[in-house]
Amino acid sequence: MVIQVGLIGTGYAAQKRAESLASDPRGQLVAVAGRVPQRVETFAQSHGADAVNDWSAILANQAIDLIIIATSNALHGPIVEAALNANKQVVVEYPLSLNLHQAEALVQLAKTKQRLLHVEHIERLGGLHRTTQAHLPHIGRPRYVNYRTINPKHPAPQKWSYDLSQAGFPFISALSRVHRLINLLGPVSQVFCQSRFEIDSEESYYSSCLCSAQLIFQNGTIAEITYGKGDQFWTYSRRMEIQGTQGSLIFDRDQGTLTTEKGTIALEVPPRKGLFAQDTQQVLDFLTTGQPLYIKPEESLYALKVADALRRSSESGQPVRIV
Ligand code: NAP
Ligand code: BLA
Repeated sequence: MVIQVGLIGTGYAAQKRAESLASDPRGQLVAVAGRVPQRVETFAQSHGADAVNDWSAILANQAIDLIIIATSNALHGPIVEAALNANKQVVVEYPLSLNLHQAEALVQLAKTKQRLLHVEHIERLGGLHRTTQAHLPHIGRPRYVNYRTINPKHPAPQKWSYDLSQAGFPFISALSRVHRLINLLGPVSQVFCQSRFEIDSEESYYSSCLCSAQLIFQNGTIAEITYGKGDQFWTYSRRMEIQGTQGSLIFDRDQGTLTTEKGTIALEVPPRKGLFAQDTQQVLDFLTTGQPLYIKPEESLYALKVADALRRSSESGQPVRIV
């Protein structure tokens, strides 16, 4: 059985999906949809697939079993809904939807339709997460987390990922940050968030954003997450620190340390590559053998609920309880 796949999007994630399918005989890329005819034509040709200019044509194709949605965030929810209603199996890059209520309805719809709804969270497969999971038991009870990603861009790009209406609130767009901590620390009881956007009134794009959040977990851990990108930053930073009752874990880019009463040891973090391929393989495993995937859509949905609470806190200036 070869699974016939339709791909929506032609960017980085879409390219990785197409490459992954090409190297696995269980899946075949049949058609690709994108907005720009020349771009989608070039992409489709290089992967031996048909090019279409409208994603609804992919859903209408009866020969296609699986839809992979790798386009900009604002389109995810509407396309997932249409794909499930067309009885397709569905893979979507995070976030599932920019609208929490729609996301909840989509998880329900997939159950009713008995279709796969897989929301990719490749950060779970990555070296930072696996190394953290392996060493978390060595630091006792986590008490404090500081997680910061800062990405300076000069000049700031005028692209979808710098546009609130296309990408969504930054912690929704960069849902991996919130989801990673929830997977490590469990459910959240309360959040607070402040954000700043530099935005020219003539444009819909911002040139920089800064989001600074505090999450209180039900287990008592206090986590601070900082996310910044654009032209008001000057030094790249990707750092996660976890202080526990028996030790600490600190990751700075791909260099980690574990400190306990026995001393400090270095931890190597494997590079961030091959993750879309692993995710795609697991989808094909599930569809061909029923082997469970590494994540359930409910986990992504819960992270979205917390990220949406961060958005509301940022808009109201008030802490928000998660109920
Ligand atoms: P990208 O390289 O910037 O590509 C943008 C994608 O969105 C293209 O597929 C593009 O396809 C489509 N698109 C639709 N409307 C657009 C618009 N108005 N402007 C620009 N592009 C538009 O982005 P990406 O990194 O592949 O991200 C795609 C999705 O994957 C996002 O949901 C992102 O959150 C998710 N994701 C990405 C990564 C990663 O490592 N890059 C990791 C995890 C999740 P057409 O122009 O052909 O329509
Ligand atoms: C996540 N990377 C993302 C996301 C976007 C990009 C839009 C989803 C939103 C987010 O979590 O922030 C976009 N990443 C980029 C772009 C570059 C980049 C444009 O590094 C430009 C170089 N993604 C890549 C590349 C790598 C990569 C080249 O495009 C690594 C070699 C990895 N991106 C990567 C991983 C994630 C991610 C592993 C998951 C998020 C995480 O680990 O926290």
